[in-house]
Amino acid sequence: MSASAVQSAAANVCDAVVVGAGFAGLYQVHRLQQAGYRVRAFEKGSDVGGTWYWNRYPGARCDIESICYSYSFDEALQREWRWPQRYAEQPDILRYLQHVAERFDLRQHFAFNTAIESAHYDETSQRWLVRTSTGETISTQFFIMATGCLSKPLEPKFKGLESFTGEQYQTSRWPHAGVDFTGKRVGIIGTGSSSIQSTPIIAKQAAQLMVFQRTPQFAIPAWNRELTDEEMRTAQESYAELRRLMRQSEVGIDYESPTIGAKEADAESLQKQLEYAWNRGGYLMLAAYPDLLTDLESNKIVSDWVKEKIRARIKDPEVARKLMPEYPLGAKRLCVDTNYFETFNRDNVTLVDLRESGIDGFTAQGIRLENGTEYALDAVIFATGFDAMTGALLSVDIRGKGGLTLREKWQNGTRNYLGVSVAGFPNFFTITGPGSPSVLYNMTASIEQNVDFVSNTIDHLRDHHYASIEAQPREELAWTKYVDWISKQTIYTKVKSWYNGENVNGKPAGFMPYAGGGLTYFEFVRQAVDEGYRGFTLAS
Ligand code: NA7
Repeated sequence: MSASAVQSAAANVCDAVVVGAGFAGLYQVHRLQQAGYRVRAFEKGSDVGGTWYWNRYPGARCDIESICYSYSFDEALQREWRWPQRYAEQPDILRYLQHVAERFDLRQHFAFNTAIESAHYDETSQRWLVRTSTGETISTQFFIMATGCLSKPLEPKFKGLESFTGEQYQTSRWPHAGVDFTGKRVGIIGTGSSSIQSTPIIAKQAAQLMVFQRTPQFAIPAWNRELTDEEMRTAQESYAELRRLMRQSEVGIDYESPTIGAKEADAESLQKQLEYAWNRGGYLMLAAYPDLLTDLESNKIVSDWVKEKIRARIKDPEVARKLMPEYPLGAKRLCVDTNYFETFNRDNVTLVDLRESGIDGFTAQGIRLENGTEYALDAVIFATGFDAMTGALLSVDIRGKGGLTLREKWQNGTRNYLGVSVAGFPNFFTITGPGSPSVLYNMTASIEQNVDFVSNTIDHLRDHHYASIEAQPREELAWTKYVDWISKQTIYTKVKSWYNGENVNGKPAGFMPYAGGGLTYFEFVRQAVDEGYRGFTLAS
């Protein structure tokens, strides 16, 4: 064998394959590299960033305050990074992840522009054979999907789309060079977070903007602003305490809420507390009272109050009526906005309510509704969402013991143990998979917790000379039932949403994230580990 052939054969055998170069993949690679494992990592995009690499639409920013939306694993990193704004915008978060990749020398492990096509478990060698889009096959002991929860966009499927002669964009695949809509008639389909963030900015540029709304959404003002040097310095100096407080909350951010529910509060204290929560802004509105996500009566009190606030932002009462959400606050992912509702006061913005008449399809010139109304467009933007939580996992042909595919295993709904491990799929881990708090928790913090669990588990196997670990079917079933049961104690299951998989035709419905809160989840994981990996089978 030539020297280069030996080298490439060695590269094709490793301890761990990590898929994805977002927050999860970067930290996972860092942990494995630090512990001395041979790691290969793959990313479809041309560089690091994950969600923040792809979602470059105007106005894209995090909906958790920047100071909390960052890694906690390295004190020096925390102290040196300066967030310019209260809610960081996409370019700043991308810069942060690029900085992390450089600081910890992570790019060396990644092959970019490379997708993973399949991963098959070989029971004889107890190894995974992973095939890439570039034709490589890698043999690895551990296979880790760090592919994110909202990373597989839904492909726009509209009658006649191929005949449309205007420009087409998708918020989740935005051109890196940006888009200039000056003088154009633009249509945006969808009113989720991506649309709510981009609509106000595009409206200022385009000649006309038509917003095609199927479901009106709740959005709470972000009250975004520059962070002062003083605020940033205070945060940098007190990160240890801030992280401790974040870990005490069920959602991984630092907030205080009253001990009583909204329905128990008297009128005066209710008004005071809701104004306080509104002025705190954004996602923290849900922390106004502790029972908003579990008690429909309390939720209605707050939902109605928020609707009045929204109504006051819109001049035309008829437009306001159409923009009014009809589901409990927070049951669909709460959006955080800057001037979204005010944008509908502009003369160049039209709200098209698809509940009155749905989209029939596209013509060469634009969109035609079922009632025959036509909207001429120079460009259309699809802000139509993702195949959430499972989309990226199931787009890889993953096969465990006996050749069972993950798709077959999950054909009636997701099933795993603690959101990270699947029975019949040894040494396969998902970071923030279904069954973990993931999107109901501060994503960066839930990623760190999952990565720490996976990394510590791999160390445990190495130190105790085990070849593999996998969830036990009985524990997996119990966890899956528990995740389902706990979701039914909340308001999340009262509405169709991507949390439930109901935004994707043919996807088995079922609430995917663990809704019991971070504190209990972390305790479940800690207890399982402390009791010698209870619920897992460790094999030599
Ligand atoms: P979302 O929140 O899933 O929003 C997608 C939007 O697109 C939502 O308003 C959908 O309406 C709408 N949609 C989807 N398909 C259609 C069709 N065919 N016709 C009309 N309207 C449609 O995705 P985002 O990208 O905005 O946000 C995802 C997450 O990223 C967000 O929650 C934050 O966590 C960050 P629907 O509500 O299904 O009626």
